[in-house]
Amino acid sequence: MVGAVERYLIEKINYDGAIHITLIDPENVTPPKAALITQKAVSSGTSAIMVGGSTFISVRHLDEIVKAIKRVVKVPVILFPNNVTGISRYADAIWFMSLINSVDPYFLIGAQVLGAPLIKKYALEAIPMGYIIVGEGGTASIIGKAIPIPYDKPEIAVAHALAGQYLGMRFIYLEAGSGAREPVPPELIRAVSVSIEVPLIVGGGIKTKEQALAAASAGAKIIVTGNVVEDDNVENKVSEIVRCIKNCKH
Ligand code: 1GP
Repeated sequence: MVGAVERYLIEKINYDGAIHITLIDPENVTPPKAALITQKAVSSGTSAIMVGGSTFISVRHLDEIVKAIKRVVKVPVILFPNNVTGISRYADAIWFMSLINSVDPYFLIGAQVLGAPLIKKYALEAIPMGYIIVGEGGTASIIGKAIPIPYDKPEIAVAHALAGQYLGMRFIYLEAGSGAREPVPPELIRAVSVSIEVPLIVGGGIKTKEQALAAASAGAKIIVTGNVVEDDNVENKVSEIVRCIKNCKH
């Protein structure tokens, strides 16, 4: 079942061409700082807030972060969990994700089985998403026991993305790893985006409007940035990225 948050994302993508989502890593911020960043990001045109990180473990802190964000912005807050501890009852939705190139069944289906009853209990909207780690992969790759797909193997990334789509995942995410030195190259994004029919999310290492535009021009429908919004210059960064990717034709 497609819920309200997913409908909102799709409508926004259809209207704007490509959208920006701000990622808050609960490990790096206090609740007031999370509120401040998200307020600035939303007023600069970000479409939703994702909350999650690779190594986070305290649900209590996560709850406080989500509540602080919900108090100040109206856009959806979507959980981006690395484990069952990434679930907060205060969010609007959760990326119900499987790390398709993990070699550990826990990250393919184990954590999902453990988390599903909680998601039901909290009435969180679950949005099925296939998560694929590429390039250097960073911490997410180590924690998720992934075999990151090299940037020069687009056909392997396409195979993973198609497998996700055929399993019913309604979004595919190409993740370069938070703070990646090189974001996902446009050629790789294009190879995947032209092969699948579900929206493609791209994140990891995107720091400039040029990189965001290159990703959107190659077919990314959602651009996620994390590190860049932890700077003091959130408004400028987010608004230049949003302006660049909006109505981007590819
Ligand atoms: C989300 O990991 C990314 O996909 C975020 O990466 O922190 O490098 O923007 P950055």
